[in-house]
Amino acid sequence: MKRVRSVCPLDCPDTCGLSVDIEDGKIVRVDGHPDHPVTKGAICQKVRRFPERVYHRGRILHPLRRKGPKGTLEFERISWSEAYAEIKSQFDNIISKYGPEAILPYSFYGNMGVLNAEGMDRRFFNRLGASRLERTICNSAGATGFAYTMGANAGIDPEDTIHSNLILIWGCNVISTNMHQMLLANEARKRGAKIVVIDVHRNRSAKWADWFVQIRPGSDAALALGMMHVLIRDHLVDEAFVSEYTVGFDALKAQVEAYSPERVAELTGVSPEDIESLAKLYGTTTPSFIRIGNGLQHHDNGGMIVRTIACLPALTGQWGVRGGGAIKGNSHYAVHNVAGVQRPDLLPRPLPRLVNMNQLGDVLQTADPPVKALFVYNSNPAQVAPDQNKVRTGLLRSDLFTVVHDLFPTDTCKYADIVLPATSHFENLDLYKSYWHLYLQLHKPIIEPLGESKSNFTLFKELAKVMGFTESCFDDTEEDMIRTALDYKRNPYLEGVTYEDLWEQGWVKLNIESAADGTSTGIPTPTGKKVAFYSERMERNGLVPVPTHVDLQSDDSYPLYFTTPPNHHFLNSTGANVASLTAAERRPVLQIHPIDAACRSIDTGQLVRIFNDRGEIILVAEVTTDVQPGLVLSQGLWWDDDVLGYQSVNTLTSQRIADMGGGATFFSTRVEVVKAG
Ligand SMILES: Nc1nc2c(c(=O)[nH]1)N[C@H]1C(S)=C(S)[C@@H](COP(=O)(O)OP(=O)(O)OC[C@H]3O[C@@H](n4cnc5c(=O)[nH]c(N)nc54)[C@H](O)[C@@H]3O)O[C@H]1N2
Ligand SMILES: Nc1nc2c(c(=O)[nH]1)N[C@H]1C(S)=C(S)[C@@H](COP(=O)(O)OP(=O)(O)OC[C@H]3O[C@@H](n4cnc5c(=O)[nH]c(N)nc54)[C@H](O)[C@@H]3O)O[C@H]1N2
Ligand code: SF4
Ligand SMILES: [Mo]
Repeated sequence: MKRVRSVCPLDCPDTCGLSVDIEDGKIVRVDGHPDHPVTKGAICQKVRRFPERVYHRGRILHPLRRKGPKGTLEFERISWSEAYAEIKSQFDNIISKYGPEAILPYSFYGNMGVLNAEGMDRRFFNRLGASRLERTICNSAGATGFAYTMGANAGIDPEDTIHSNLILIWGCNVISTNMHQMLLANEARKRGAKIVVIDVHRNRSAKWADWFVQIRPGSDAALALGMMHVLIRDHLVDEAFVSEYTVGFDALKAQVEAYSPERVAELTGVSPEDIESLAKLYGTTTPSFIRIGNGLQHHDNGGMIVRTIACLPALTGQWGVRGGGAIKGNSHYAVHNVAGVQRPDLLPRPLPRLVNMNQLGDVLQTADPPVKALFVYNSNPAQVAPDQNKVRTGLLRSDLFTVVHDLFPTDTCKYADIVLPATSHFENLDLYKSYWHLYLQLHKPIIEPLGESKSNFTLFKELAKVMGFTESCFDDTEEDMIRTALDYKRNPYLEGVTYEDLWEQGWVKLNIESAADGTSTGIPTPTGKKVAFYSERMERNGLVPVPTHVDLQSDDSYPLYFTTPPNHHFLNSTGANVASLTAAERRPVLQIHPIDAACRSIDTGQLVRIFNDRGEIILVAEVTTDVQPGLVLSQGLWWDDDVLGYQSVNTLTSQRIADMGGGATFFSTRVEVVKAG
């Protein structure tokens, strides 16, 4: 038996260091690496179960070609060379008739490794001249909003949050989605810190918090404006900080006039007394820290919500105090040499069209030139993309050639012409960054590839050769690409981070202390920039330049909001085929408030039909005061086999895009619920 180091590859802020036991070449146990400076040996159940996932009997082990109709899982085994030949012949044919833009890659972060998520694949599709995918399904509205206020996607070092005296967890279910932020907050709590959760429902984190503030969906900007109203009215503003490090205070002051606690109470459902107390607590506690989640930005107005909340720490001068400030995301610190890795110079001119991944359903049916080939990897769009009926109608098109590269026969594979077996990350060399903590990690392969599976890196490298691409970048090894990624003088935080140190030590902290503009006690705005209460950049882009509340769009007349956040044991739809994890979640349910249930004669345990103009789904009702009246909620992205009627939550969500960054609006959905017949 040997014990080796690994990294968690999932799309989770924590990017844990792992310690893995291997016996006879097989993984027998996965645990947290006790020496990892942030994750310190603690990991979640999802990843503890990785042995079950890696050796799952459903794992795809060789290439497959569709035998039955689309929508079924009837395949026959083929060789890699047959699969490559088929892809080449289809691509050549499509390119000659419609041009390369008729080919669309569809990927996200099923594996977060730099090489396997956004490395050789990008080179391949750039060189091919395929349509360019805007990868906006996750955090782009909020990231854009945060950057309008702060200049970059940079917050504080999470390790400093043990020094916070007040922690606001805002639209973020940390216990499930960022467990080490919860553990760090517990450290702070032992020293006397208070924890407040602001959410639309009493999630796991709300039950752990000292104070749960329940808010109406999409109204968080109003709450932040109400808090700023009180802070300015009661002189709880740090005037020295505001005058030195911000622009537009007068415009902000004028704007918040209109957001009295009484008016904000009407917009948010939070009482005027609670708004006053929250503002005063925030204005009188230092250091105070805000963890801004992704939940509150999956709305029509998600960008503006985050842009507005991001003004709070500057107003009370929390940046620059150890443990004070905010984190929305920290990807700014770990920016690598993206151009060197992805090679946008290989793109044809004029540049191929951009396709927003949230609109896959429409794109598959109405794009011009049409999408004739879809190449899916690191993603499961049949489950995760909004407006599922449209997505699946598109995927069923007989004239669409679809390739899916995955470890498992996902619901997307049902629509594939060719299915390719992917390695798990345990089988690959890769570089991992976190979008929360500040360590880079190198992952060495710790087991042999299972069956005939290939990594994304190898797949696209080989496919480039098959397509006849002769550029030398397609000869690069994994090590070459990692060295290229790290070679980026423009990012001072990468200074001194070397391949050799990563290889030896497994992880290396970004060089954060020596950077002029972002030390852990500094203000994370790019040098020379100020925190923008008034944003000229927003004005130029046609947006309201001051923080403001905007009502959610109501595209239909359905009475209930429908929120579908992640559950505890799956990672998006990853893990929803692992028996111990589905058993832990039991089954997908619809949470509904007693008031809404009573007027529909719905009891716990009954089947309910949830519907809107986009379709309908069936779930089991759970009547509970954990949700507020007017809102129904279902957690987790389940696979077809586990939902009655084989229709899951994204049947009801919309392809509408958010106010900023082309973001998704999953949680602005409206529905009606009735007892199922
Ligand atoms: N266990 C687990 N962990 C995960 C994931 C997973 O699927 N499962 N997914 C990973 C990924 S890709 C991401 S992006 C993150 C997401 O993790 P988070 O950033 O925590 O975001 P969500 O869990 O989507 O939503 C957080 C909370 O926001 C609430 N919410 C919804 N609308 C509003 C609103 O208008 N205002 C407020 N205040 N709250 C609202 C939801 O009810 C939910 O409780 O988690 C990552 N980690
Ligand atoms: N209703 C609703 N919808 C949502 C959300 C929500 O909260 N509610 N959350 C949204 C968010 S925040 C996100 S980030 C997206 C996530 O959407 P996706 O990124 O599509 O997430 P997953 O469902 O985890 O699918 C990842 C797939 O990649 C595969 N995979 C893993 N490693 C590899 C690899 O190395 N190579 C290849 N080829 N495949 C691999 C996995 O097996 C899995 O099938 O979903 C979004 N959809
Ligand atoms: S999913 Fe998140 S918490 Fe779980 S092991 Fe991976 S990084 Fe850590
Ligand atoms: Mo996400």
